[in-house]
Amino acid sequence: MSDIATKSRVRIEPKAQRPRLHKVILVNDDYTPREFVVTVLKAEFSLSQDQAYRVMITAHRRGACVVAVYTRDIAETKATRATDRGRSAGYPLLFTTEPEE
Ligand code: TYC
Repeated sequence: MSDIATKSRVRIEPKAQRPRLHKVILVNDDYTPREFVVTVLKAEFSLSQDQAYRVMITAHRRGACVVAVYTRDIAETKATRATDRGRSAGYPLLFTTEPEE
């Protein structure tokens, strides 16, 4: 056995933090037609007809429904674009965002 001291050269890297994800939430209202909500969900969030209908009807029944989760910038951009589509058509359709725990 040699007496040469060996030194560990393994560098301890700080763990890269995964970016916190943000939920996009669809909020119910009494005026936006169901079919319009489904159309917006399909166009902005790439949901299938079936997925979009389920999200819409859940928001309709419970007051709100999580549509999807993204990094903060993408969640905010999608929520704004989807809300703007409703506004352009004269509806109070609202999408909000909130960080995941
Ligand atoms: N409540 C609306 C209606 O009865 C439909 C609707 C569903 C609107 C979900 C918004 O986020 C919403 N026409």
